[in-house]
Amino acid sequence: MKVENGNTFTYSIHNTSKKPNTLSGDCYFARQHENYMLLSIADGLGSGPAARFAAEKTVKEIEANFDVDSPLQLLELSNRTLQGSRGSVVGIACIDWRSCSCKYAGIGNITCISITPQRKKQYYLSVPGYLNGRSFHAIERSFPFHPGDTIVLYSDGIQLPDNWEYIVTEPGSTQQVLQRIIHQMETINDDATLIIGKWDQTSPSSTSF
Ligand SMILES: [Mn+2]
Repeated sequence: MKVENGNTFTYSIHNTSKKPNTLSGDCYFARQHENYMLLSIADGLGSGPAARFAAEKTVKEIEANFDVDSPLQLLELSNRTLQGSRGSVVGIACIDWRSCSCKYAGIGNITCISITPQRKKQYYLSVPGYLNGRSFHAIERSFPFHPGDTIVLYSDGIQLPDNWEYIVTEPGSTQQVLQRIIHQMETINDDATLIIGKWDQTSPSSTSF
């Protein structure tokens, strides 16, 4: 996907369910806006249809409010739709190429990390808890995110291999990176979602006058 000046943002997603041939209780939404990239994961509490229902409601609300570039505001909007549901943990990242930054807000067990090509890591905070329509407290924080940087977002069904930071900074597409991580990670018996997103730095093409 084109961002600007030949830069591209690409992402790959791994989403599986605990039991084969059943719907995952993890849902995700990822889409590129003109000014930013939105990446999100919702993990419905428990498993089975009730978990799926809550997670799906959450990501559908994020999708419906795709023009909102505030993860915290998106959490608040999603929360309203979850009244009476089982509840869901949620993590939302917004990478903005106007300001070269990544905003993140999360509640519950969703992990978000950004990493530079030099393997400088930034962990984003998810507050404890979950959304179920009641009032909640969460925070939104913003950190620098530049061309060449990678974002890693995942639910608690994923355990990254010890050498993950070397895998994600090796050359290759986000799909190749995702496959390498899946191949090397230990399997957890849970619904699982992993998103790898990268702001690719392409060398400027030569221009002749
Ligand atoms: Mn889970």
